[in-house]
Amino acid sequence: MSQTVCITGATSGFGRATAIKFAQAGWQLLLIGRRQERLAELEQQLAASTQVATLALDVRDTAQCQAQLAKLPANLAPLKCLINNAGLALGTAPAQDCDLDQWHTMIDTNVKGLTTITKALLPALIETGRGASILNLGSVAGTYPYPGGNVYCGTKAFVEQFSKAIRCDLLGTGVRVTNLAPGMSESEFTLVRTGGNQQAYDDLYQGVEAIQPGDVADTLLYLAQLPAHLNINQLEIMPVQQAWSPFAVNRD
Ligand code: NDP
Ligand code: 8X3
Repeated sequence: MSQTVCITGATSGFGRATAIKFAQAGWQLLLIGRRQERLAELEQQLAASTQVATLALDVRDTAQCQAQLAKLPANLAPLKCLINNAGLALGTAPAQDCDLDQWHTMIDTNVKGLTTITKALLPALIETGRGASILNLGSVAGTYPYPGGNVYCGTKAFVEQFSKAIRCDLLGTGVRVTNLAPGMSESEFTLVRTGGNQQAYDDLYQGVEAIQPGDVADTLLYLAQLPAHLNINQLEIMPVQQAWSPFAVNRD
């Protein structure tokens, strides 16, 4: 199969599992993340089974992303799928107590970085046309607000609406766009969010069979390999053990 998937945030969690899953399904890989040593280790692991190229890039660095993605690595097949997965949450404090730098980092990564990568790779996806896909990692946080979610929720709401809006623009090109919105999932995400607090991580997942990175990878492969005439606009997944709560009410 001569087709390439570009996965941002391939050094951990969903992105790493997705790289392995797509390689097993015969896709060629363009893997992006900041941690060079993890990219090299993954490339070494997968290179025996498929063509792999890696780019150690910070998606917040617009100039670097544009320069590195202006021309795709010559050893790779045409780009058929972009998975905009790189992202993070920082902090769980109420808005009034939050660190503004952390807010800006989330916006620069989850919003600005995602749009930079999308814009850089759109020409290649449009050239592939029918059957190509952009799969964006939104979140249930983009639809359902929660205390301490503030800017993270806002960035994922952006991802949802951006996904739908660019579908309008891409009508007629054959390029599909999906917002994939997982709920509680087990990955380094929670360690990043809490500044490496292992106790917070253990407490969050205690007694819950959370979504695993492999579950998200399976879903992304399904989306990427849908018949070319179908577009799943929005797909929300939760663990069976997660659901909604009633509205909070402050009483006098
Ligand atoms: P992880 O923390 O395990 O992985 C995040 C990935 O994003 C890493 O590979 C990291 O790589 C990359 N990344 C972060 N910042 C940058 C940056 N500036 N430039 C390039 N790469 C970056 O988290 P998950 O796998 O769980 O999360 C993946 C996506 O899924 C995120 O967008 C997250 O918001 C979303 N999501 C997660 C859920 C969860 O509960 N885990 C649920 C719903 C959505 P590196 O540090 O090497 O750059
Ligand atoms: C991650 C899921 O509920 O922690 O996007 O925000 S949640």
